[in-house]
Amino acid sequence: MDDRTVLVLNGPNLNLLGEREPAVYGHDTLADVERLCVATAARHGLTVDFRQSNHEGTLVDWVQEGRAGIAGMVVNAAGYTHTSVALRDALSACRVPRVEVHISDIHAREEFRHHSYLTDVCDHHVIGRGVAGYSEAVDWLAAHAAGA
Ligand code: CA2
Repeated sequence: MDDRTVLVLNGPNLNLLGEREPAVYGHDTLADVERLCVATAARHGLTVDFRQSNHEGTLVDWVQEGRAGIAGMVVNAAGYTHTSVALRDALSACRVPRVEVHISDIHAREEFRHHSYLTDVCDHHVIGRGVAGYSEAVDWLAAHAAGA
């Protein structure tokens, strides 16, 4: 990773995107989302490092890895959004711009999804815009890249 890299992190169960709940998450797979991010980043001369894990500690390690020296980070922490002080602490230690993304509108769903531990340690939020929200997040980072 270098200062032209956008690190895109995806949390638990997002590997199943496109398999279930199309009414909530649409029909695109996570591979489709990766292609979307790569194409969007390329238009800005950026590259994408796209990752998914079902494990909180792995996500914490990856946030730490990207905490400096990259263009920025896009984070859809999925279920950990609503539970993880550890991810929040890792994100708060970052010196690069961070965008929180959610495919669905978490504020229009069950009460337990309304609170995000990550919201106030991210610089921008794209919520409820479907998978196109990832593209919007990359566009925002291109305009606000670290050192830009
Ligand atoms: O809307 C989002 O992007 C979420 O971060 C998705 C999470 C959910 O826990 C958050 O509240 C909102 C769920 C990711 C799991 O996605 C699946 C998609 C299809 C089939 C199964 C799981």
